[in-house]
Amino acid sequence: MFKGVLFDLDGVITDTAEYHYLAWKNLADELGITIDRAFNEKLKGVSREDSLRLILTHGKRENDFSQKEFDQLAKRKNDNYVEMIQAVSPKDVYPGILDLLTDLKQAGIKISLASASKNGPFLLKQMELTKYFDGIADPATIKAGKPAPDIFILAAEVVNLRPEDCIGIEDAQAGITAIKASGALPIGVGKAQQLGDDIALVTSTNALTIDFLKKHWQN
Ligand code: B16
Ligand code: MG
Repeated sequence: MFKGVLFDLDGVITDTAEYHYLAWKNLADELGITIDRAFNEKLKGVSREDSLRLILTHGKRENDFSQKEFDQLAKRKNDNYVEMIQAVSPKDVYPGILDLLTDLKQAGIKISLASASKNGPFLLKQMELTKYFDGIADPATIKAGKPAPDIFILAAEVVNLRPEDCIGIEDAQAGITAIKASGALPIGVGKAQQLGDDIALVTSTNALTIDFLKKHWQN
């Protein structure tokens, strides 16, 4: 049996992708760069700094800013985003997630957060989910973000497990690649077009039951 589940946050536990998109769009507009929802797909699971780099490159403005200015732009986006997520509450937890967390806890399976977001702990608090988590991997301490495996390896480590004994749940392509590279078993929330047809997929978090996880582990 698996001993731990490593959860991505945005897109798995709740939908903050729209807020990220709106905050990036506000910043991009100010810089005269056009981004749309299709472009935003590329930013899912990608760190704040890497997202800004992708946006600047997309607008051919990657050489226009000093490091200090770059940091200020990233901060401006985050301040705007943090303002938006003050409204996040337990109502925003995706369907089935609370039941899954409850069942995992009862079964003695460790629960760990593997989110690229530095706002992860705040979001868990807003959704009243902090008490379910045995560990949180701090994205500020890792060398490379998703698709590198670091955050999933750390998420297993903080609950004293090897990734090989864990299931990782992700909604982003970069995240699935990261889970595979870490040695954990991936489950994707989304479609094969984005996440590939070689892993277990659910189209709704409602399907993420402990029985589904067990069945998938046995296969
Ligand atoms: P922050 P996840 C990721 O969260 C988001 O999907 C991505 O859009 C965001 O840029 C990244 O966190 C960093 O977030 O700016 O709050 O530190 O999907 O890995 O839970
Ligand atoms: Mg995600």
